[in-house]
Amino acid sequence: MPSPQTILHVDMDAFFASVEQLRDPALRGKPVCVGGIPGQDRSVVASASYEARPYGIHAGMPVGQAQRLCPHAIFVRARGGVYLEISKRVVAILNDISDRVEPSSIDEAYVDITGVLKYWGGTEAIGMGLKERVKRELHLTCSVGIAPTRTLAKMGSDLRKPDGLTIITPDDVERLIFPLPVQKVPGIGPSFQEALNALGITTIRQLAEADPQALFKRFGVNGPHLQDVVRGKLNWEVVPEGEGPGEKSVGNSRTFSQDSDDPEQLKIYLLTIVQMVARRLREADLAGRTLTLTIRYGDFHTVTHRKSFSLATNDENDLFRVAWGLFEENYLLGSPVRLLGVSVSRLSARSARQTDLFDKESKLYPVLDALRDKFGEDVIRRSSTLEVHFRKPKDNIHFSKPLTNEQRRRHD
Ligand code: DCP
Ligand code: CA
Repeated sequence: MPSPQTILHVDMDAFFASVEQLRDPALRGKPVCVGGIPGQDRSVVASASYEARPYGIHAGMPVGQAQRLCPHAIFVRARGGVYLEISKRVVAILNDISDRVEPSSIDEAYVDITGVLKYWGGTEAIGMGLKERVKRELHLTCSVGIAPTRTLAKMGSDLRKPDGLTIITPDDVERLIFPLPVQKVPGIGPSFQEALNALGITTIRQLAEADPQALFKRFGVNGPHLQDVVRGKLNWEVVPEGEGPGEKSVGNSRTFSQDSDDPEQLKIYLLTIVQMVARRLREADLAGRTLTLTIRYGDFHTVTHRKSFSLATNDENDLFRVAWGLFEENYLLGSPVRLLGVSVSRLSARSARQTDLFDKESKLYPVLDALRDKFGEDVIRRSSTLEVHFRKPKDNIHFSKPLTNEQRRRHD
């Protein structure tokens, strides 16, 4: 039984819109949409002020629709550099509270406060203290959730937005979390929700109390796994960015020539990126314990998600399983993706998966590396990987760098 943890999740309220209202008093108290300039390149709203929300406007909505819903809304251009600076200041405040801080997007972060609870006088003091500092120093509000797991903390921060603080103890889970609809669980997107609804599961209580066998039958291990998540029985580590000074990581990313919202195609992209990273790890004789996935959407909204391995690995199947798992949990279905990136950190000198005579996979890698050298990363893929990971392999793979004729010929 792992020892109990206390995780804090912080999410800035209407982040870009609040920053703009702060900078320009004329915008205060008004419906403001950031990022979507009508008639300009960005076609969706990145952030809507709370005054715009009663009209039904929200982040990700096409600008035209937002204009129709609220004709007097004010549209302002996004200023990424300004938000990034403020984001760094929020992270600096969090680092004062605990050294276990993991930013997960420009305006969200997880903080493991297990070890500093006593020092700061408990959950409420930490939550209130954080909100006060953000208000005093940055003149912005945020919403905070504190709970035994990351998922519950994130759900907590969403419960009383804006300017909320929600503390969820194990005893509160049934009262606060169970009545919510399943789509409130981070990672349950529209298609997963639909599949759960088809089984008659619409609330988190129904999910938590469903027959694990039935869930297993429909979703494999992810079914019972999800039950543990919503019950607060399953957590994963908060992984601080960089894990201390001087940390190195090995990573790769790809910007696609055309944004894609096709999960099967994105899967192929992701596999190729993982293969490149695994290969670089092998070449440097390194293995890593943490994988970070970056998803940049077509509107430049960028999120990162991390997961740790119990043992360091450079095995591309291990890495891909985790990378794809993170993608599936977090991808906003239907949103065009512009870039995918994978990096592996907390590096050590050798793989924990020892190479031995019986490990035929590890013997295969040098062979594959040589083939990829010759024919390019995009074309060589083990058939076993394809069988395992792709039900319908696509044969039209496009990257920003076009395939050479030689590659195309071999690919056909
Ligand atoms: N963002 C973006 N494009 C999107 C969604 C978000 O550029 N499609 C940016 C702008 C947001 C910031 O990321 O301000 C944070 O996203 P949130 O979903 O947390 O939205 P807000 O902070 O604006 O609102 P909330 O108060 O609901 O958290
Ligand atoms: Ca936010």
